[in-house]
Amino acid sequence: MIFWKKKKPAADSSSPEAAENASQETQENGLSQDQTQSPSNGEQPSVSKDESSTSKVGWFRRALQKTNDLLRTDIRDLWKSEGELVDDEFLSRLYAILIRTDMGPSMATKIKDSIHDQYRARKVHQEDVLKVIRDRVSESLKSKGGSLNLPDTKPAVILVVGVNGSGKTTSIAKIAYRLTQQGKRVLLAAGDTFRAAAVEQLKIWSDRIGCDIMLGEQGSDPASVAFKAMQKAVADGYDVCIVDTAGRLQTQSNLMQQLEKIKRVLQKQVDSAPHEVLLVLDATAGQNAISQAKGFSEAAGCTGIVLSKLDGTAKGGVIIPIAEQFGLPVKFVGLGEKLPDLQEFSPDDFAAALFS
Ligand SMILES: Nc1nc2c(ncn2[C@@H]2O[C@H](COP(=O)(O)OP(=O)(O)OP(=O)(O)O)[C@@H](O)[C@H]2O)c(=O)[nH]1
Ligand SMILES: [Mg+2]
Repeated sequence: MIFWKKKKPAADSSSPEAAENASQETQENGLSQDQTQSPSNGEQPSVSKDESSTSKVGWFRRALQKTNDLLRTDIRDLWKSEGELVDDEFLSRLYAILIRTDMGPSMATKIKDSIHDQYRARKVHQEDVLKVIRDRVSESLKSKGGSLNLPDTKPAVILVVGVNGSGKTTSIAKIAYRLTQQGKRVLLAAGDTFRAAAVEQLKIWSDRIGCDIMLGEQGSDPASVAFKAMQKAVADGYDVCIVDTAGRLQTQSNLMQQLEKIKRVLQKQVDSAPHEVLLVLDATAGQNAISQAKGFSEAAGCTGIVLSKLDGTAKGGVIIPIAEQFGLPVKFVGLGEKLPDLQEFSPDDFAAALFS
């Protein structure tokens, strides 16, 4: 077991590309462009760090660009002239467009019915329809958002779980970055000792953020990494400890039991831990994969959702059935591969951005 003390972000030499790009530091937060970028690949993410300071709606709008483009083109095509008659054909074409965003039949039906009730046999303008969609979506998502629920006492403990490749490690890095920016001392626990290079991936992130990390040997017991991390977090007064875990399926009972063990170990140090069990879902996974994760969420006792990769899909409406099916607050959405590409989920801003 190795404890890794933070390095100054600018002195990051943990990866050749980081060293190469160290000179590109920005004034804003001391992180170079490379340091805010994913260590897992070199692709340019679609939401840049420079955009992080702009408004939340603007941010969501960029992240949802693919969904928005699809919707705007399709919805515009419904109008042959300025006002269009609301008849059965109009309503069924509108319904089909809404379904293509993955918002699910229940939401699409609610919207269709509202348009029917308000405008049946009358001419309707595009803006009126967009307004109904926006209002229905924000109404249905109201109270489905939520910020991290962390105690005042130290350390607050966040356990992050999900299926393979859903975006757990990247989301942890983004959350740690966000908390660090708020002045919190964060300790990461590299609890994915299963996948080769998983520990290294989190270590690179910790170097870039400038936070500390408890490393585990590949193949070692993840619960022991969690235990050591918690010991350190308690002894050294860290504000937050975030525990990474290997990807798993609900059907892998040995791995689900392992999660239970990690939780027990966390509780040995702090009775009330973990304070958040965040389930990371990949927005590009499609509704089926996501509804399969519902069983996972229940088995793992999740307290909130992080919806990652929303920037990578034209089906951004998927957040609606997720918020409905899981009965859990959506705490964050991931909108890119870099550290600032995470936002607290805001139903109104989301609805405004999706149907603008
Ligand atoms: N575009 C985009 N890519 C993302 C986002 N979040 C994660 N990724 C990418 O998704 C891939 C998988 O992310 P990881 O964080 O390694 O996923 P994981 O769940 O930890 O994966 P395992 O540990 O293998 O189970 C990486 O290439 C990330 O850069 C996001 O919000 N947007
Ligand atoms: Mg991972």
